[in-house]
Amino acid sequence: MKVYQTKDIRNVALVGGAKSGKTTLAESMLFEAGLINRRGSVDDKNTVSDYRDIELERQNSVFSTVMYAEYQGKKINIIDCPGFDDFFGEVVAALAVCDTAMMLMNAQNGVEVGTEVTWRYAARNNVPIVFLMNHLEHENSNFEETVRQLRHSFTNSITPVQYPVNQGLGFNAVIDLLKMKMLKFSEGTGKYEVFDIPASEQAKAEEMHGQLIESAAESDETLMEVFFEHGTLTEEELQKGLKLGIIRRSFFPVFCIGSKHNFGVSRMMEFITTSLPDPSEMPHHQTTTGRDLKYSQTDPTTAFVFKTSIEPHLGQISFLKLYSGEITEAMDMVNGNTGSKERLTQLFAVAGKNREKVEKILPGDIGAAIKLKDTYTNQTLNSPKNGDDQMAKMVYPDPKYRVAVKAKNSADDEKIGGILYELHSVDPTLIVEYSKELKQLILQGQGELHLNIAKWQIEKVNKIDVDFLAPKIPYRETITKSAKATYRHKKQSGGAGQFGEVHMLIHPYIEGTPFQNEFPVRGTQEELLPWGGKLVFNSCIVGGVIDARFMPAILKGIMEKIEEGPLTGSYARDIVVNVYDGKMHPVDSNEISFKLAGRNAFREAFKNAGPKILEPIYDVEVFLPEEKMGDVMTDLQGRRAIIMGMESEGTFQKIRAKVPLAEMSRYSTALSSITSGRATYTMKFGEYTQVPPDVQTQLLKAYEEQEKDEE
Ligand SMILES: Nc1nc2c(ncn2[C@@H]2O[C@H](COP(=O)(O)OP(=O)(O)O)[C@@H](O)[C@H]2O)c(=O)[nH]1
Ligand SMILES: [Mg+2]
Repeated sequence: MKVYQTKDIRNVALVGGAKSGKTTLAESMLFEAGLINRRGSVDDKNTVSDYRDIELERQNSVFSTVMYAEYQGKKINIIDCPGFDDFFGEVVAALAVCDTAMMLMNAQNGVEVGTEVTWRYAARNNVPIVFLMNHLEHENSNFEETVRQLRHSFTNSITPVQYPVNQGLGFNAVIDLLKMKMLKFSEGTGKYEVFDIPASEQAKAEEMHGQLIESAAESDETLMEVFFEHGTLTEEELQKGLKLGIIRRSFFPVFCIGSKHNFGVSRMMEFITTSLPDPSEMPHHQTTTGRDLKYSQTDPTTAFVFKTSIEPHLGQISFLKLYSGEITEAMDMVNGNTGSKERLTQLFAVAGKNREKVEKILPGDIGAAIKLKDTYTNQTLNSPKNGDDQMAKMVYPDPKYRVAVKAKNSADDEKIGGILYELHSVDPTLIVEYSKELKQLILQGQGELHLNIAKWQIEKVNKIDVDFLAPKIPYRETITKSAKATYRHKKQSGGAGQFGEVHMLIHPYIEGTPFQNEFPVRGTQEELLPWGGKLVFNSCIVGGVIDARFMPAILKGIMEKIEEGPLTGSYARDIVVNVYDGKMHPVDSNEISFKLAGRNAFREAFKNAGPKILEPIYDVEVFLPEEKMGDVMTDLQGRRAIIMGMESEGTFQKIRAKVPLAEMSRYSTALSSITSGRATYTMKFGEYTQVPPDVQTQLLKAYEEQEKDEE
C-alpha cells in the first residue's frame, strides 16, 4: 500500500444515534473507494464493519471498527462507532483521534439521545462536526424539522450545504449549495447526474448559498474584507472559509446522504478530501512534558494507542495514531507510560477483519500493530530517544451499572478474574474489582446491555457459564450520640491469667464541631479509614492506670470492631473514642487482654450511642425528552430520590437528583423502557447518609437472619 503524506490523510469518525446508518455508510464508502466490489448490508450480516459474532447476532455495532478508503489520492481513515449509550467508551476513543466527526441523523427522528451525548462530548473536546442527514426516503422524514432541532439544541452555526428536493418516498435529488447545482442519484451506483437548479428552487437556493458565503467570510478576517469589497467570495475562497469554520467549530455543515441506497456518498467523500482538515491543520497536541507534536516526519516519534482488540487466530491488535515522526516495520519503541520496550514486528492498514501490510506510517495516519508485549489502550509509544513522552489519556465516562460475577461452577472462579481483565484491556469502560468488603467480584460498566455483552463473551468465547448477581451495597455504620462503656476482660485458668479493664466514652466525629469532653485529652491519634471517614483515638488516662504500652492494643481491638460494624458487619466510620480509665493487674495484664477489653467496650458503647446505618448516595443526572418528564420523575421518587433541580438543555431536560445506590439497580433498563430508549443518565458517588428508620429495620433484620444461617 502507498505511503500517504500528512496532507493526504483525513481521519473521520462515524458517530450518531443507534441505527442512524453509520455501518451502512461505512460500507458504501468502502465500495466507492473500490475496496469492496459489492456492498454488504447490516440485515444480511455481511458488512465489513460489523463482522464480530456478537455484532452479527445482534445486528448492531458493539465495538468501533477502524477502516480506510483510498479516494481521489487521499487516504480516509474511517472509525465506525456503535450508537448505543452503553458503548460510549468506543466513541470517546474515536473522537480522541479523528479530526472530524461525521454525525449521522435519522431524518425521521430528529435529535436523538445519541446525538445529544455525542455533541456534548465533542464540544468539550473541540472536535469539528459534519452532520449527515440520512433516512431521507421515508414517508415521515423531515429535513427542515431536524435541522431546526439541531440549531435549537446546539448552535445556529449548523448550516445546510445541501437540501433534499423530494424527501420522502422516492427521494433521489438534492440541491447542492456549494456547487449551486441539482444532483440526482441513481439507486446503488453511487453515481450522480448534475442539473441546473430548477426555477422553482432558484430563490431558496440563492438565499441559502448567500448564508454559506457569509459563514465562510465570518471565519476569517481577510475573507471578511474580500466579502465587503466584492459582496461575494470565489469558490476557492468559499471553500477555504468553510474549512476554517469547520476547524474552529464556528461552522457545522449539513449534508444529505442515503447510506442504504448509496445516495450522495461519493459527493460527501469528495467534500472530505477537498474541504475537511488534514491532521496538521488541526490544533496541535502536546505531550505531558510540553513537547509540541507538529506532525513533522523528522521529529522524534510519538504515537498514541487508542484502541486494542483481540481477533481470532491473530491475538491482540493495537490501533495507533501517529502524532510525530514516522513508524516503520521492525522499529524499536518505548512505552512512555511503563518504560517497557516494544518492537513493531508488523504494521498494517486495517479495514474490519481485512488487513494490508504497510512498511511505513507518516504523521497523522492511523495504523495497527500486532502482538505488542506490554502496551495497551491509552498509552504512548515513542522512539527511544524521547522514550518518556506521554500524551494525555482519554477520559472515559464513569460506570453506571454494576453486577457481582460468579462462575456457575465454582472451579471456574479463578479463571474469571483473568478473563475479565482481558475484557477490560479491550474495553476500558468495563471495570473489574474484587471487593474485600463485599466479598464479591464486582464488574461495572455503562449499562445492562454493556454487561450482558460481556457475559455473552465469557460464555460463548471463553466457554464458562457465569451468573450475574445483584451486588451487595457497601453500607457504613456510625453513631449519633455519645455513650460510655466499661469492659473487664478476666481469665483465670491454670497458669498465667489474663486481665485488662477499659473505660471509654465515644461520640460522633463531626468535622469542625468541638465536643465538650469531660475528660482532658492527653494524647490523640487520628486514623483516616481506608473506606472513608475517620476514627479519632484519644487517651485521657491519668496516673498511669493503664500503661501506655497497652494503648496500641486497645486501638487494635477497636479497629477490629470498626472493620466489622456491630449492626450489620459493614465498615463503621466517624467516631471519636476516649479511653479515660481502666485497670491493670501486675502479673496478668498483657496486650491480648487489652485488645479484647478495647474491642468489647467499643461494641457496648457503640450499641448505646444511637447507631445508624449509612448508605451510599449517588449524584444522578438524567437527560430526557420533555414529554417523558412526568414518568421519569415518578419512577425516581419510587427510588427514594431527592430531586435537586431541573434545567433544560436544548431539546432535552436535565434532572439532577440524589439517589441511594441501593435503589439504582437496573436503572439503565428501567429508564430505557420508560422513555423508549430516548433518555440517558450519569451517576457519580456523592456521599454517605443515614438510611430512613424503616430501611434500617429491614437491614438489621436481614443481617440477623444471615448471621443465624451462618451459625
Ligand atoms: N431506509 C433506509 N434504511 C437505512 C438507511 N441507512 C441505514 N438503514 C437501515 O437501518 C438499519 C441500521 O443501519 P446501521 O448501518 O446498522 O446503523 P448504525 O447503527 O448507525 O450503524 C439497517 O437495517 C439499515 O439497513 C437509509 O438511509 N435508509
Ligand atoms: Mg453500526
